Amino acid sequence: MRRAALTAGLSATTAYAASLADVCTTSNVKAALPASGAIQGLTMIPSSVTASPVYNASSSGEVFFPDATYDYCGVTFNYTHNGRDDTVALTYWLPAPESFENRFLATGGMAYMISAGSAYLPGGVMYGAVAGTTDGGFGGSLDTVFLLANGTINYEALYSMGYHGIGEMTMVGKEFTKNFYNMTDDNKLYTYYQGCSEGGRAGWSQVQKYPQVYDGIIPGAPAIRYGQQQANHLYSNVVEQTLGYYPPSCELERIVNATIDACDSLDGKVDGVVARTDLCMLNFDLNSTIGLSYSCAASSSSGIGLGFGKRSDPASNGTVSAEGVAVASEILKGLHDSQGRRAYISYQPSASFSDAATEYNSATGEYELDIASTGGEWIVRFLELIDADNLSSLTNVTYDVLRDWMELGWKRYEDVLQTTWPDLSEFEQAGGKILTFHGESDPSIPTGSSVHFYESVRSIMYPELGYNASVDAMGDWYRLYMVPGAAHCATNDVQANGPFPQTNLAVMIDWVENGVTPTTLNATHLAGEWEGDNAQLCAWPLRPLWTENGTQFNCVYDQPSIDTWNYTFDSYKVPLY
Ligand SMILES: *[C@@H]1O[C@H](CO)[C@@H](O)[C@H](O)[C@H]1NC(C)=O
Ligand SMILES: *[C@@H]1O[C@H](CO)[C@@H](O)[C@H](O)[C@H]1NC(C)=O
Ligand SMILES: *[C@@H]1O[C@H](CO)[C@@H](O)[C@H](O)[C@H]1NC(C)=O
Ligand SMILES: *[C@@H]1O[C@H](CO)[C@@H](O)[C@H](O)[C@H]1NC(C)=O
Ligand SMILES: *[C@@H]1O[C@H](CO)[C@@H](O)[C@H](O)[C@H]1NC(C)=O
Ligand SMILES: *[C@@H]1O[C@H](CO)[C@@H](O)[C@H](O)[C@H]1NC(C)=O
Ligand SMILES: *[C@@H]1O[C@H](CO)[C@@H](O)[C@H](O)[C@H]1NC(C)=O
Ligand SMILES: *[C@@H]1O[C@H](CO)[C@@H](O)[C@H](O)[C@H]1NC(C)=O
Ligand SMILES: *[C@@H]1O[C@H](CO)[C@@H](O)[C@H](O)[C@H]1NC(C)=O
Ligand SMILES: *[C@@H]1O[C@H](CO)[C@@H](O)[C@H](O)[C@H]1NC(C)=O
Ligand SMILES: *[C@@H]1O[C@H](CO)[C@@H](O)[C@H](O)[C@H]1NC(C)=O
Ligand SMILES: *[C@@H]1O[C@H](CO)[C@@H](O)[C@H](O)[C@H]1NC(C)=O
Ligand SMILES: [Ca+2]
Repeated sequence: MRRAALTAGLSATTAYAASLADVCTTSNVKAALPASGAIQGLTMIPSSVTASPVYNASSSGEVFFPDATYDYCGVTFNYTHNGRDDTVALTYWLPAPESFENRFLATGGMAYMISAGSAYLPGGVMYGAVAGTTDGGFGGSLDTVFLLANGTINYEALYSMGYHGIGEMTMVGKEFTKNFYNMTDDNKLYTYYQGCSEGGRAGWSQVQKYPQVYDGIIPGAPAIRYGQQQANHLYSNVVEQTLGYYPPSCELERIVNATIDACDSLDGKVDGVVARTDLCMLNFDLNSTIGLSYSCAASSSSGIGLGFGKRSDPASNGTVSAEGVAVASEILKGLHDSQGRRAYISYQPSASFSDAATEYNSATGEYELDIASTGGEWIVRFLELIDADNLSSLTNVTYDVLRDWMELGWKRYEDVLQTTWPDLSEFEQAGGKILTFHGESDPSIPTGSSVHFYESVRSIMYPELGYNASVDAMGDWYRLYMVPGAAHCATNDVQANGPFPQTNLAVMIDWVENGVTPTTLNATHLAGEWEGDNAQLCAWPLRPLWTENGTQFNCVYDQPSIDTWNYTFDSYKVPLY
């Protein structure tokens, strides 16, 4: 019925008699490119256009969108920045004319990449949206092009990655879409963004830098507060070095398993999922794991999704040591400087200790330091400006050095990668919506990072309102959901019964286009005992709690739990948003 209504609305200008084959041609795409001057500073390159129709394409087993079959027109073309002899390569997938629903979806990348290639484009096409991605003008992978030489930053690539690459892809894409489908000025083109990790950070960059361009943004587990976030990958290694103990992977894995076992029931449902890591933090004593026996088979890949066994570990067994627990406890505390002041946040109990992975030395039979590569590359390349992808040692790297690295990255990249501008008034006033989510057992970007940004925005934007009133006001346009048991932008093999929010774009469309506020977030069990079943996720600051022996689901307000997510970054003199 909705389809018919939409078509009727458009029929004043188009009957959409055209088929995919009719419109998916190079000449038609060339004719639809944004005109000269339509997007300030950019000129399209018509000679670069490619267009090809694809039929009966399908996706299955994805976490960010459901299974679907669809046709699309695959288009690529390039543009250049006026006054700079560069080339930026764009890719758009356009739904068949009869399936187009006046929507555009921008997508982002991961790690140091601005794009996930075409991986996320189906998530738009299946909802009648033109979906786009960009190489940012630097080939897509920032780290490899970041230095033009030792000491010389490639600022164009940096700023493209930071925000303008995706911003331009969206502005060009919107103009192109309107032309391609012959939309009139009366037809609204609903514009969305979806991405996770770096793609989540990029989503926040669009909220902050392009507040008028989007109707809805879905930043998943965002890598914001970049200066802290990237250096934080080294914190676990610095803990090991400081305490002088390098735990075998198997020992840390045992501690994680014991944590899950002990904290599972605190949420009221015994399902192997720790939906309340805050109650775990308040009630579980890691020291109780000392003496538990562990045993792991030899592995070149552990195969259980914990991020361990990347290198070949021999079979190992033993008992959890006081030293191992001390390392785990210190990691979970988060970085504090030598005066005990907080400098950053850590992962929640039940998250795997991926950053802490050690390397087995077969010559000595000992486990040794294995510098977490994302963190190491950040220090060498982005802080020391040396063209290498690894840090060779952590000699003399103390908690204070790590804190100083965090502050240096924050200051140097404050306006481009930090991505924590907390006044989102312009976006809110333009009617934009934000649906953000974060795995509660994320081992790569601390879950508390998303909570802290929510709190920064709340306190900056609603200083005159009390807590509950400001949460209510914010809920009209910005909502945060934690995903029980989930890992980093992914489900979690060791908490396989947890749900995952797979239909976020559908939920966002309903919110933006139909005014349906997602009181709870729609999710699905993608594996485990209840595979295929629906689940709902609570909106922060409400927390999940099952009653009636795990049969009744509630979202409750629990002050002591909420307080565990409240951080005071007193190691810095400037507020850390
Ligand atoms: C478009 O840009 C990409 C990336 O720079 C380049 O590889 C390609 O050759 C360009 N296409 C044309 C036709 O210029
Ligand atoms: C797509 O699949 C449908 C149903 O299986 C089939 O009828 C149709 O011919 C296919 N189209 C193309 C272009 O392959
Ligand atoms: C960049 O600096 C590193 C560290 O000083 C040095 O090893 C490397 O040779 C330098 N590279 C070039 C191309 O000068
Ligand atoms: C847009 O209009 C042009 C010119 O009338 C036509 O050739 C084309 O098929 C139309 N496109 C769509 C998607 O209907
Ligand atoms: C941890 O639990 C997983 C199953 O969830 C199991 O495969 C693995 O062997 C356990 N590891 C240890 C060290 O107990
Ligand atoms: C755990 O054990 C360590 C070392 O004995 C001790 O310092 C720490 O206070 C204990 N933690 C708790 C919560 O008892
Ligand atoms: C524990 O490891 C030792 C050698 O390191 C081995 O002899 C023993 O069989 C292992 N025990 C178990 C239960 O795996
Ligand atoms: C470290 O970086 C250098 C420079 O890029 C490279 O030659 C070397 O292979 C890297 N080492 C490792 C262990 O990746
Ligand atoms: C580490 O610090 C010690 C003491 O200040 C100094 O002697 C040594 O040279 C430093 N090592 C490195 C690799 O910087
Ligand atoms: C909610 O998720 C269920 C599967 O769990 C799905 O069938 C339904 O379409 C989703 N609702 C929305 C609004 O996407
Ligand atoms: C609670 O639920 C579990 C799992 O469904 C079941 O095994 C157990 O018997 C129930 N306990 C009570 C008291 O009903
Ligand atoms: C967080 O803690 C600080 C310091 O204890 C307190 O002033 C503030 O009110 C707390 N914030 C919230 C939202 O509870
Ligand atoms: Ca549970």
